[in-house]
This record gives sequence, C-alpha cells and structure tokens, in this order.
Amino acid sequence: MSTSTFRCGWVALMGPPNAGKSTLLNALLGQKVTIVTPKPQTTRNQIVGILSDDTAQMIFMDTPGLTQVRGRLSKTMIQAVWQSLGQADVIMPVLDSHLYIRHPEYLERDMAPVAEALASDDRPMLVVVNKVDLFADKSRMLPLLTRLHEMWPKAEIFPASALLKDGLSELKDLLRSRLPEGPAQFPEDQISTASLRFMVAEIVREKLFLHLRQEVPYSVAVDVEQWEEDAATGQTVIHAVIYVARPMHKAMVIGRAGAGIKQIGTEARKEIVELLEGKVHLELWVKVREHWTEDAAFLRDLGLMAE
Ligand SMILES: Nc1nc2c(ncn2[C@@H]2O[C@H](COP(=O)(O)OP(=O)(O)OP(=O)(O)O)[C@@H](O)[C@H]2O)c(=O)[nH]1
Ligand SMILES: [Mg+2]
Repeated sequence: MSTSTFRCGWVALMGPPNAGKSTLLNALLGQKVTIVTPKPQTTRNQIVGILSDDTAQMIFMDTPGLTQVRGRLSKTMIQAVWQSLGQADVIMPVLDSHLYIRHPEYLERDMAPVAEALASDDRPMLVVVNKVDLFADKSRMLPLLTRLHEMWPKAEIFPASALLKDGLSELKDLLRSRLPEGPAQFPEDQISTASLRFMVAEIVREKLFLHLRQEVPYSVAVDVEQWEEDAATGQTVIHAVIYVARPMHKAMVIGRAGAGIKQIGTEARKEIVELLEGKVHLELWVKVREHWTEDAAFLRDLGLMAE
C-alpha cells in the first residue's frame, strides 16, 4: 500500500490591500504570475497560480485587497474576493504585521469584520503574518499574535516574509497537510490559468502603477488589441492600449516629449521578452475613455468582471 496520498486543493489568498498577497504568491511559485507594486489595490481580479510537485498540487487564488467599495470597479474587485473564497478548500488571510504593530486599530478595522464573516467556517485557515523582515525585535509581534488568536481561534497563525522568502517552505509543508486528498486538476507544468495576453496587459499596468502618482494609476486599464507573429523578423508584435479616464491623465501617461510612455514601454518590453522567451515589438497607445471604471461591458472585456 502506498504511504503517501496525493493532495490537491484551492487556496484563497485574501486580505487588505498592500499586505503582500501577490508577492507571496510569486514567492511560493518561484515565478511571477501576478503583478506587485507598493501601491494599494494593484490586483484587480482573481489570478490563479499553480504549484505542483510529486505529492500535491496547490492552486492559489490571488485576489484584490479587501477595501471599501467605491463604484463598479471596486465592487467587482470585492466580488472576486468572495467568489474566490467560495471556491477555496483552504483560506489564507495575509496581513502586514509591521502596519498592525504600529496601528493595532487598523487591525480591528481591516480584519475583525473578515474574521467575523468567517467565524463559523469549517475550512482550514492559515493566517500569514507577513513582512516580519521590517522589524528586528520579534517580541514586538506578541500583542498582534495574541489578538489574532482571539480573532481567529481555529486558525493557524504563521509569521513570514514573502519578500525575503522567509518561512515559505514551512508554510508550504503546513499547507500541503491541510489540502484535501485528490488528483491534480491541472497539468503538472501549468503555472497559471491567465492567458499570455492578460499577463502582458498586466505587466504594462504594473509599470504604469510604478510610474504614475496620486489617483492616476487607478484611472488606467490596459488591453492588448493585437498580437501577431512576424515571420520576417521573428518578433511577436503586440499592440496594447492604455485607457485613462481623463484627458489630463493621458498627458501624464505620455509625459514630456513622450518620455513617460517610452520608459513604460521599455520596462514592460523587457519583462515581456522574458515571459515569451523571444523577440518582442511592443507598441503602446493611450486613449481616453471617460467613466470606464463604471462600464460593466468594458470591465467584462478587460476580463475584470465575470461574464
Ligand atoms: N518588507 C516587505 N515588503 C513586502 C513583503 N511582502 C510584500 N511586500 C511589499 O509590499 C508591497 C505590496 O505588495 P503586493 O504583493 O503588491 O501586495 P498585495 O497584497 O498583493 O496588494 P494589492 O494587490 O494592492 O491588494 C510591495 O511593495 C511589496 O514589495 C514582505 O514580506 N516584506
Ligand atoms: Mg496584489
């Protein structure tokens, strides 16, 4: 009789914006499948990342940060979180320990309602207390850990640093043991369910997020409109449109003498080359589309809203 049984299950990464959910997913996979920026509300929909080995298949769902709902885009973002939770075999809240050590009141604001909503949930729950690299004196975590144990009595609480990959192999071992028994649901070499087209659009959006200030990043969306293999040059030719909500934002994306858009293009192209492992010609256009964040059909086209 075989002593090891294969395990497979869905794991929902969820929590407040900027906690490091996407960083954690990329670190667990050892590969980038989801974009990361220092700005909150970077992730806009469910992104699936798959980790397979000889003993298990862990299907992670990265989700948008849980935040107050303002308008249709943020409503669809929150829906993506609850839909992911519905699919999950294991729930993995991720939080920023450094923030909550300094501001325990934010912990109450951000996590208490979630803990309450999941209080009678019987699924395994692993709370990742992230960003522990940001303070040397680990005893500073004690009040936070105590409060988390009160808030989530049935959960396992796990301090880690997604950035430094600290604690992640132990986290994977623990997670594996909590997954249901069952066969793999995806081919062993599949790392995500996202299309390359979507990943390319996300890479461009990441660079926009990194360069734009204030509210402008939240007004941008990226759509890959054209994708062709050019046999003559051996290049993949990609045309992507950057949508902005206001004419003024268009000027800000383009920058002085086009310097802004040029830099975004250069940075994005470099990463797309790595993703596609080949030559890439990337063209970016900026178009104004007022009120796109409220346009359900457009959000659907972008893949942000379920059909
Ligand atoms: N110091 C430190 N920074 C981290 C860690 N994990 C993530 N970060 C940083 O935190 C910021 C937010 O990371 P993300 O992974 O985008 O956070 P998120 O939870 O996915 O955020 P949203 O998608 O906006 O909800 C980035 O600047 C990361 O580099 C960590 O363990 N330590
Ligand atoms: Mg994210």
